[in-house]
Amino acid sequence: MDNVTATRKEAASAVARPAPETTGRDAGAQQEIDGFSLVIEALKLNGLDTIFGLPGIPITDLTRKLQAAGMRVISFRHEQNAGYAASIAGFLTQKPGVCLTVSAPGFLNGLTALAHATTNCFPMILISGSSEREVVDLQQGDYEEMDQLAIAKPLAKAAFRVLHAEDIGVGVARAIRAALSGRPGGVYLDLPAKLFPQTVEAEAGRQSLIKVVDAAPRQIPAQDAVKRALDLLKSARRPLIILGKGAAYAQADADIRALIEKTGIPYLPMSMAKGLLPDTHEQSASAARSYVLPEADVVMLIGARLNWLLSNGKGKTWGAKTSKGWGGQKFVQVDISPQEADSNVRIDAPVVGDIGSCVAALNAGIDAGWQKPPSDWLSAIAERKGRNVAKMAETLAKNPSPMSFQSALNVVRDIVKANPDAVLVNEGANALDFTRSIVDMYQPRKRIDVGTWGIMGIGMGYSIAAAVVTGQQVIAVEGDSAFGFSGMETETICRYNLPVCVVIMNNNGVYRGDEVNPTGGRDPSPLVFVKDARYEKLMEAFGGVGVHVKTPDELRRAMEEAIRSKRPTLINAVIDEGGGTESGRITSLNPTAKSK
Ligand code: ADP
Ligand code: TPW
Ligand code: MG
Repeated sequence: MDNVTATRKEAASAVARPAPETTGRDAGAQQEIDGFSLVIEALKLNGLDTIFGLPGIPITDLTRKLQAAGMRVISFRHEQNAGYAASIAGFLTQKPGVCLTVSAPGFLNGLTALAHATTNCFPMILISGSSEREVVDLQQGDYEEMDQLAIAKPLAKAAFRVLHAEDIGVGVARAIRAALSGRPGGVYLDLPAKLFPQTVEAEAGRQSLIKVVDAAPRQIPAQDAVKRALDLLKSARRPLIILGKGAAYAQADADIRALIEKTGIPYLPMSMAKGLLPDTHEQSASAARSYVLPEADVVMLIGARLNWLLSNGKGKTWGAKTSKGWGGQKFVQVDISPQEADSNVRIDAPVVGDIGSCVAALNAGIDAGWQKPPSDWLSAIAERKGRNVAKMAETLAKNPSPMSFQSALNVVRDIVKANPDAVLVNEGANALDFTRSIVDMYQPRKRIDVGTWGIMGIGMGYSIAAAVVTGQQVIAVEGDSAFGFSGMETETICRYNLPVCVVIMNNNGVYRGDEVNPTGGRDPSPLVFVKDARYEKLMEAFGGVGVHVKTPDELRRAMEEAIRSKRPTLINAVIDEGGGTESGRITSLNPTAKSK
């Protein structure tokens, strides 16, 4: 694009902007209201008060006016990070997170996050400005020309375009309902440039806005489905409950805890369900995961899919003799999606409904006569747990130099224990896997990470959103590679002065930092980075605090100070470059060449 044309276009849109008094609340019946104001009022009317985005044609004025209207507008350095921020804001708040981008390239930058939201079942709305329909559809070469609606459709739960100002209310309402109802997901809302300066008569315009009533209606499970599930659980000798991030999203924390405690059934939290009950809960089977999955005879999934993260419910993880075989378990699956059951293995008792209603119905069916699971099952788990925890404690107590993942994360573990309100963001491979298993969580929705795709790049976007929507301290434990995907947002963290403490587990590379170019040539291995990179200077560049640490004591002091001061802080923790394994704990998914 050429900058002069771009500037002219912005000037033109500024001219078309109606005088402020015509958009004000007190405007008389003769007054007009424009598309900008209708979009803003439609969002406000529905309680959407925070926008994550990046300005430019045709949404520059929209970002200004959103702020002028009292909304929080968090402006990012790259749309993908704004998108991830919106997606996790949706997860944390049960309101669709809104991401606002410019046309074609900005839209595409945001699209990864929209697809991520859909994949992870997070409610999000990506609003993108778009170019002139008539020109786009004839492919005549408009500024940032692209048929965005068509491209978004397969990646979104739903996609809508609004062409007329009087339809903005309906467009926003449909986007909200689509994002929140049933299984949540990402929704695309296409707002062409021409829509914004369009005006309609003010009173009629405001009348056209819709305040969505009951956007995520309760879905009560059928009584016979609940009974079937309870009967199956009662018949179990070795029952297990698996909590997924759908259970965390549902905000039915007290009922879920009651179900676990009333039944006495051991449970495993998936990564983002950690903390729904404190990880130190005696019924947690996390430390005996590889024992309980193959041994359980009845497994109840609550808001967790039997996807790759659970080895698709089959194979050796589940005690089968072959890699695709069935382990013999019977499954109960509690999920809002009626299509989820049987996706991988037979589900003997699907319970379809929202988790709050389903868990309440299950609880209602558990009477005083409920038998706790057989004690040999519970004691076998307790014994494994005890052994594994003792083994882990031994590793954590070691103090090697350079630091190991474990000796560094032992510090993070203590800091999170002392600050259970803090939100922990986590990405990387080894940096992810070690953190997940070492750092206990104590409260629901405090751990947010790479999710269903194992995606790198969510780090700073998630950190910013978590700080903005929860107001709590954020601790982001980042692989050095993972951090690089969103590192420039350290500026955003400093600009908004957010209480984010980034800890980089710096092992000089992807998985490890000790690989070499097998040819002996000058290019480094594709898996390594500049040795001893000083990432902390990035935070210093924008006025935040940077600390370079080589020992657990230094790390502890730096984290304590970050949390005390609440200042944007980046701690560059030097980790043994040979301490990781390829792909972390999912090495088995990595195809490798027969001859190296
Ligand atoms: P994890 O990765 O933690 O195993 P998944 O993302 O695989 O979790 O599964 C989340 C599941 O939760 C999805 O199948 C989704 O349909 C379901 N879900 C999300 N929100 C709700 C809700 N409010 N009630 C019931 N099920 C829900
Ligand atoms: C969007 C592939 C998985 S994990 C990882 C990559 C590049 C980085 C691992 O190195 P890091 O962690 O972060 O330094 P550590 O502790 O093991 O050294 N692109 C995307 N997503 C994924 N998952 C990848 C690439 C990958
Ligand atoms: Mg690394």
